[in-house]
Amino acid sequence: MKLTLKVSGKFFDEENSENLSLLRDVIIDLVNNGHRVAVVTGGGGTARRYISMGRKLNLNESHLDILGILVSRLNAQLLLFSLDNIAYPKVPESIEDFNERWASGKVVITGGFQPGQSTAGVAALVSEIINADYLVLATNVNGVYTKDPQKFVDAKLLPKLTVSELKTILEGSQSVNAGKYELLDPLAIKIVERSKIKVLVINFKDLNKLPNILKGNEILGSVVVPE
Ligand code: U5P
Repeated sequence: MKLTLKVSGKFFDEENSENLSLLRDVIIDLVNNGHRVAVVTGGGGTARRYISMGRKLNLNESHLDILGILVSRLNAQLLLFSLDNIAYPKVPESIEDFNERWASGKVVITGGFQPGQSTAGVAALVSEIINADYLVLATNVNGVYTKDPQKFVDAKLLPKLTVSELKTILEGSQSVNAGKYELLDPLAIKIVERSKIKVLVINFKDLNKLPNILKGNEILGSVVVPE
């Protein structure tokens, strides 16, 4: 299978960074199982810290986004170094760059591309260009809930939902300001819709179960299906 693995930047924050060896092992495991893998890393707390410092200096949204992009690329670089020659040795800076590097047959690890979107947008663009079987969003919750599980105790996990259902859930919480994009930003939703990309949302802690989930041996997280 062809997979895009979008890893929340939170896992590059110091308090979570022990998870990075799990991420490296999962990528190696997926490659050994014959899958082709593209990885997109978010900016996490470090990106938000820089964006917040920039805001205090009255930088515009574009400049703030560029700060976020640079941090997401730094995270990509860290993961890339940990994968030795399994990964293409340079982080792409655009979808064209990505496409060229994908042709090498290696795992390609990327951060952000351009202002106005989040790395979820990048992950959707990458999934579209490689004709991914799945876009896997590894995050800090167990899947898509009816409402924010960190704020509401009665939030329910949805094992399967459509893109329109996801849109309804995300409505109202969508922001297009630097550092504040939600699970999928508006660009990501548009791309997922137009190319009917299947999205799997799982907890980062369950990433080691991904090979089993893909084989259909285990059901975890939420699958967002095209309509
Ligand atoms: N960002 C962009 N364009 C991209 C990727 C990321 O502008 O292609 C910026 C956004 O400000 C985003 C931040 O909030 O970098 C960190 O990425 P993320 O962790 O929110 O995905």
